[in-house]
Amino acid sequence: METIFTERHALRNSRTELFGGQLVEPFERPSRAEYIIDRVREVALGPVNEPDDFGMAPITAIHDADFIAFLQVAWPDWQAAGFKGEAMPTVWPARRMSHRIPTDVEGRLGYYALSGETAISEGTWEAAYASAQVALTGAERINQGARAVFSLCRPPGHHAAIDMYGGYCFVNNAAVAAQHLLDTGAKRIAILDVDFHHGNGTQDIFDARDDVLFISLHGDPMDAFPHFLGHAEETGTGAGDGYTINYPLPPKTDFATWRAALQKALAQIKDYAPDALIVSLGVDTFETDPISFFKLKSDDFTTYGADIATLNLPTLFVMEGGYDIAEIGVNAVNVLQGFEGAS
Ligand code: 7XA
Ligand code: ZN
Repeated sequence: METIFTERHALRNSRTELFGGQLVEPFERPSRAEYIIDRVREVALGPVNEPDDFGMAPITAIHDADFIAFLQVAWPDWQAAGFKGEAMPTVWPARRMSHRIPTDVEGRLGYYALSGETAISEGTWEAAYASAQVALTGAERINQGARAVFSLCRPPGHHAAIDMYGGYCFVNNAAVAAQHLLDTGAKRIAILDVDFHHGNGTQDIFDARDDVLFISLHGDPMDAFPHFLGHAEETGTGAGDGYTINYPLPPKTDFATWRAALQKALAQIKDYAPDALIVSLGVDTFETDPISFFKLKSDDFTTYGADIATLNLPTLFVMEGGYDIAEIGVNAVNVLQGFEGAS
């Protein structure tokens, strides 16, 4: 399996995350991608290639143009305002308040942020742009006939909504890739999100559409980030009704329970008969992930990679979360090897 990867991910190297009332070193850090690419090479998964540049148009095909313009100027504007730390929101357009977009950078941060842990810092936009190109290049390989491709995206994307960033995500890489496939001939795309966290951004983007089936297995939002989306009763709106499917799962969910939900998801994807499958691949379902509460073991990742392969669809794996960094390479690549072993 080919991997698409760029060292430009390391431009995203924020020093601070707001966690438990403290500013800590971010869980989402450059070494995550380094451990994964090292494992890809160690097991000789396949060639590793740089992304092509598809420009801004595929990004603004998914995201609000003003939101993307904001991401590009947020850091310079924050610095120009004279702040000493990294850019973090402290105020939001909460219930019964105005949703007019402020001029002041602190106001704009709150307007475009869905959560407060994720700092914007030097290089954040450049890395987010490069990450989207990694996903787009993977999608293009699928167009060219690849059975499966691994887009080693960093920063991740599935929390990024039409006009909101947060949860370590800025541009929704999986959504951008899905739209590219649709714009270049596909009629239907399925996105299977196996990250521990609900892919609220992907759901938001495709909520009212029937050309993308979005299915997510995740920690119940009553107990887990992003807390305000991902309930089972959210099934899509308008033409999209029935094309969003959520499997919220409780604390301590083990592989047997998780896999039962996966099997239902795979049957639903099969019924939808998409032209291609995109897997939002987060491995923060691992038993010792520091910010999650599922109990999957390393071998389970191999098993479910093989399960996904039974769909027999062109499949693009897009990297999302995973924070047990010492094991992230093994767990992510286990999914890919499980898939290949069963293909
Ligand atoms: O898939 N999403 C992630 O892995 C990031 C979740 C961010 C959680 C922050 C909670 N303090
Ligand atoms: Zn996650």
